[in-house]
Amino acid sequence: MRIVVIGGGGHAKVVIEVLLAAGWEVAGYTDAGGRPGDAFGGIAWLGDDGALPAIRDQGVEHAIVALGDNALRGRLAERAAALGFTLGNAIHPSAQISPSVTLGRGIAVMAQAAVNAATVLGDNCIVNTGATVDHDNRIGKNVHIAPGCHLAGYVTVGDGALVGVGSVVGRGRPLAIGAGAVVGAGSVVFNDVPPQAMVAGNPARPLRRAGREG
Ligand code: JB3
Repeated sequence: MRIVVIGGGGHAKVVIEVLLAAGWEVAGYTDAGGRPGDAFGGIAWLGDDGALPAIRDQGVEHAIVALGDNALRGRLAERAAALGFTLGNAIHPSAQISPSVTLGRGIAVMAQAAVNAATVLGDNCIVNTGATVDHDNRIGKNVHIAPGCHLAGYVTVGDGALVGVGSVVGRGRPLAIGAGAVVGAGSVVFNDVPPQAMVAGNPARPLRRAGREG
């Protein structure tokens, strides 16, 4: 199946290689900052996002948004779906995903990641390199679980939240990270995190009060 990658930066490089390893035919990538002749791993720049309708008309049915910015990834995914693309999933062959996991669309699960029983991964979420998401998690739309994170059982992560590199989350019973929250790299989270809050440290403490943007 042919897929176009939306985005051409560092995250897109990883997603392109995951797609190729998983057997996708990558038609190319779109990026506002590219130039004719640009390519990565033999995958050509096709233009900015204005090229997407023509790419769809040429028979490329799938797309995936490969940008780390959670809000932007979600917006571009909606735009791609509106153009008639089906959002494809980039799942690295070395990732271990339980057969009872429910997968959304536009998802990226990188090398050596693991997703365990009865977990739900929302549209456009990223389970990055070597991260583990254990049983009965609810991972929302446009969430980024950064490399090396470890989420215990019964963790809920709200839409658009970021769990920073190497964080440990959970206490063996329900724990919620709110929508739009940010968990700083290397944090240890044992208590609920309110929506839009920013926490960091071991144990994780507030850096920004809940409910304030920016
Ligand atoms: O943490 C890890 C392992 N990876 C990070 C990832 C999750 O997020 C990575 O280190 C970066 O922090 C980030 O990767 P990303 O999103 O690829 O960032 P960057 O390398 O800065 O590239 C962003 C690319 O997106 C640039 O080439 C921009 O030109 C392009 N871009 C920005 N807006 C866009 C748009 N491309 C398209 N197609 N459409 C846009 O609207």
